[in-house]
Amino acid sequence: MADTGVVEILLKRIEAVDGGVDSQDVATALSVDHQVVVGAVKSLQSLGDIISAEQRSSKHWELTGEGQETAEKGSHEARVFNSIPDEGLAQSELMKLPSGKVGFSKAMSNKWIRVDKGHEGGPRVFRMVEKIDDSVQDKLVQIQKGIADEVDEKEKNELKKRKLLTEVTVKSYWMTKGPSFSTTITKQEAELTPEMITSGSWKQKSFKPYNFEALGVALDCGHLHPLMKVRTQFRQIFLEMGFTEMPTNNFIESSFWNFDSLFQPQQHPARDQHDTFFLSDPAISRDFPLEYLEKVKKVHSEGGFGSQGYKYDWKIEEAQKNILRTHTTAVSARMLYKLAQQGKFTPVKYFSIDRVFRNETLDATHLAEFHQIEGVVADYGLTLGDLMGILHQFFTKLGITKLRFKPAFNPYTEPSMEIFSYHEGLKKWVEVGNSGVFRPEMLLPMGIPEGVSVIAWGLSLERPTMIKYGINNIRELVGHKVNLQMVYDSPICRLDS
Ligand code: FB9
Repeated sequence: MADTGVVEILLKRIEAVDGGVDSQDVATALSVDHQVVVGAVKSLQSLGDIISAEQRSSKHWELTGEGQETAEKGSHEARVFNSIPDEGLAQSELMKLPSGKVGFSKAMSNKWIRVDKGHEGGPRVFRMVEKIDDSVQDKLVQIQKGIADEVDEKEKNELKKRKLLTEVTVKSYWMTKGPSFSTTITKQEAELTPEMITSGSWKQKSFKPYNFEALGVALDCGHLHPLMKVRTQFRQIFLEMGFTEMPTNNFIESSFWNFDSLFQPQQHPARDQHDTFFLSDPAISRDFPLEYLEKVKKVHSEGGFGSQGYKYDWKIEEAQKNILRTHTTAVSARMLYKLAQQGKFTPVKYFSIDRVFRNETLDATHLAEFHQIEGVVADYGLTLGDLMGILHQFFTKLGITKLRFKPAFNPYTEPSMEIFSYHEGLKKWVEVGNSGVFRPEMLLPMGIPEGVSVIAWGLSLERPTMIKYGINNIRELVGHKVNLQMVYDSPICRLDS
């Protein structure tokens, strides 16, 4: 409750006048800060319609610090005039005076002083008049006394230009009696206690109305980054669709698992420096399943498994090179190889959501790394229709129902499809991911049985996050320039709405 003394005085003042009372006037009369009166206004407003208070703003003129000094000591030009003795004053001496530079030119334009440039010993300043009328000081004194109206607007603006006067906008409350006006305020209880109930004293009390709009107290605690909130939602979608999360805790990968195992040829442009980050130490991996590696080498260089291959001299040195993985599909490859090695094949549904790295041109929506979301389904006889069906099911859970598929190319899937969704806001189709059926040249060397097909799709975590949280520049979402308050304030994520 605000200062009850101020509240009572306020109510008595409002009762005493028929028109209204201004909060600034009350603050001046009580010699208290205006915010004290505002606190009393807010307190009364929280009790119901005791008073009506509407915010208004008024303007008034105030002297600046320099203005107050001028009102006290006279204008700079007057001080220059008064500093010149009958025998005159060397101009060089005059300019050293505190008001010299500012006052000299003004005193000259007022024709209060003159300069004798031919004087021996250098230019000398003399008075031109016996006495002066320091109107600047007079006007400021008038304004200081509260009779600003006698100074016309043009003169006030002139003084404002000289930074002697400033126009202050003051916000205040105009208060009048409300429908439930009373000068006696019964203190409203903020809570109903067991004592009140048992004693029955609640019957004589009035209670503060519940404020259902009140927000919870902001807890001083940790906060999840929006990317992590969205990742959790995507993880939930995959889990409820029966998918199992893949272990993706290796950002560093060999070129073998990232490219060769996916039947991506060693001369593919994506495998060179301008698209991929290569490690210098450790520069290479050596630990590969040799029998499998030989099959991969053969399918690249000679073909096999029904494929003519790429017919180039496949080199292990290229496959050994360590890189920052460019896609989580490298993990999918490891998982599918492991699945094939378990002997009896069992259908699986895998997913992953983790960081991948590409040495690409940066722009407002692309950095050298992003989080890839990937879904993989392996079973007998899966077709493109199954892929389209599972994509519809997956994206429907994101609130995306209108999908279109466009033929595309990936080195490791055939056929491949880009996935598009109709964006109601932008009124256009936007790309929301990529997908395809892993090639036999990838699956058969692993030992995945004939007849088993593996469908997969991918998208990024950043794009949906930026859309959901209304972020246009990726640097506002990730990186050293991120405003942590955005992280603290970011609301929970609901992907389906
Ligand atoms: O995420 C993308 N767009 C997107 C996704 C969701 C979304 O949600 C809306 C709120 C509801 C909005 C937009 N894209 C893929 C499309 C574009 O953003 C594209 O410009 C950027 N792409 C990334 C790669 O760019 C270097 C997004 C990223 C991407 C692309 C392809 C894959 C994964 C991520 C893949 C794959 C794949 C294919 C076949 C088999 C296995 C994996």
